[in-house]
Order: sequence, then structure tokens, then C-alpha cells
Amino acid sequence: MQVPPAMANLNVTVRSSGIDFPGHLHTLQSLQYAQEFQFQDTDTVIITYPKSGTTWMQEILTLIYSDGDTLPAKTIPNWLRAPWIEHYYSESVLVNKSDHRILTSHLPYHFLAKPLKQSNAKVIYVARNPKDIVVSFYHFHKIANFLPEPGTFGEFLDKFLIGEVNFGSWFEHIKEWQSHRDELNFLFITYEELKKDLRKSVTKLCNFLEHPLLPNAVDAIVRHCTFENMKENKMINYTLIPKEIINHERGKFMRKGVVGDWKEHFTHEQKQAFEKIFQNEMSNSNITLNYPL
Ligand code: PPS
Repeated sequence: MQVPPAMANLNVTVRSSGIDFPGHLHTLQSLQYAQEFQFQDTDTVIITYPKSGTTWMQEILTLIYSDGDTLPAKTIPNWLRAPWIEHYYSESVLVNKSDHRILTSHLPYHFLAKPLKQSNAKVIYVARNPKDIVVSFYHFHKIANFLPEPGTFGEFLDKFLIGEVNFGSWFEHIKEWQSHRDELNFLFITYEELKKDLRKSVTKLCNFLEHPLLPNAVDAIVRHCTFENMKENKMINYTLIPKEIINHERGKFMRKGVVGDWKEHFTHEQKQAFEKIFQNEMSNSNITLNYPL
């Protein structure tokens, strides 16, 4: 696999379709590759806006497809076992994978629409309360040297609400994917659902994937995929990445893993402003988020 130097393109931003992407992981070519991606019917694609539970779903799906065997999750980094289609390295990683590929993407629907509609790949959209997303994203910006300095929380929140952050608008992302769900082999699941009842969520995922598991395999997945366990797993906690890229002295990727941390960050005014924009943006969508905002 071709790996660029550790410090490559940390300060580069790639803009495509009006959206900024970190140049450390994306190139115009890799974004083009994603738009022409050859999906297979046996693929499972995790779709998320960043900080929605991507890594958690990568871990759960790895364990579902290994029938509860924790070895792959403990020995292979998540970006090799469930690569982001749009990252510069994905083509070389995927060369060796044949069936039941787990793929990941943060891209808006319109990037993947054409190739996805030509296949029967399974799409799992993981959503999370956007108030918790913006908090998690803010803290991630402080440790990820390939993302811009976030400024204060209030400054970052303002940019998030108008979609002027890397990966674009959360509102557009969820609305666009949801409005095309009937054209796809699609499952919607939330971070809050995983948190509330991981066992039930694993069963729901197994049903969707048509991959039934014995109860002891489900037990192994539920045990392995708690926040406490996963935060120690070097294969997903990003401590394998040099600190010039993700500085773990400034904070952890596996930060808190809770629902409602926004309450520790938002002022009353920020909460009011957020909810007003949320109502405006989401009023004509038919999305029901099964958690209180
Ligand atoms: S990324 O960068 O987009 O891939 O990030 P992503 O994996 O989507 O989101 C990271 C947040 O998910 C939390 N996380 C978990 N929470 C609960 N349980 C488990 N097992 C788990 N695994 C990851 C992680 O801690 C980040 O959330 P915050 O709120 O920052 O803690």
C-alpha cells in the first residue's frame, strides 16, 4: 500500500462540490474514484456525517461478519478492514478484498448516487444528535492536525450551523441521504439506539445483513463493543497514528462516548439558536430522529 509521508498535506484542503475535505486524506482523484466506485452486491457501506458513530459501526460490522471472533478487530486497523471509499489509500486497500467488504463513507449522497444505484449494496446510515456531533467534532478538531484550528466552541458552532466546516452541512447530509433511502437497500440507525440497547441493535443489524448469529456470538459483540473496551483497542483508537497527525496529548479520539454531552458545552442562547435553525432546516423533511434534540 502506498502511504504518504506522515506529515503530508496536513494544511491542505480539497474542495469539491462546494465542500471542503482534509487534503491529508483526500485528493481530487480519490474523490473522483469514489464517484465511480464499483460497488458489489455483497458490500456493506457505512454512511455517516463525521462523529456520528462511524468507528463504533465499523467495529460492530467487523464482529458480525467474523461471527463474534474478536481477532480481526484486535489485529487489523479499522481503516484497513472498513476503508473510507474516498480516502486516497482505499483503492490499494481494496485490491485484496473480494466479498463481504465493509466500506465507509462520509460523503454526501450525490457523490455516491450513481455507482450505488447500479448495485444492491447494503447501506447503513448512522445518525446522531447533531448537538453531540458538533461537540465531538469540535474536540476532534483540537487533536487532528489535518483539520483547521476550530477557535472557540461558539465560533465552531456558528460555522457548523451554516455548513462551513470540513465535510459540509450536517443538515444537507442527513436530508439528502434520507430522501433517497427508498432507492437503496437502506437501514437507518442512531448512535442513541446503539447506546440504549446494543444487543437489540446488533440483532437489528444482523437481520438487515441477513447474517444470523448464535446468541454467544451476539454476547461477544456486545462485550467487545462497549466504549470502555473499544477505547483500549489500538486498532480503532487512533493511537497507531503519529502524534504529528493526531495529538493524543491534547485529547482522545475515544473521548467520552455518551449521549447528551452537549449540555456541558452549550449556553442557553446557543441552545435556542441551534433549535431554531434545526426547526427551519428540518421542517419539510420526513426524518424522525428517535431521540430528543
Ligand atoms: S469519525 O472521526 O467520524 O470516524 O468519528 P466517529 O467514529 O463517527 O465518532 C466518534 C465518536 O463516537 C464515540 N464512540 C463511541 N461511543 C460510545 N460507545 C462506543 N463503543 C464508541 N465508539 C466510538 C467516540 O467516543 C466519539 O464521540 P465523543 O462524543 O467525542 O466521545
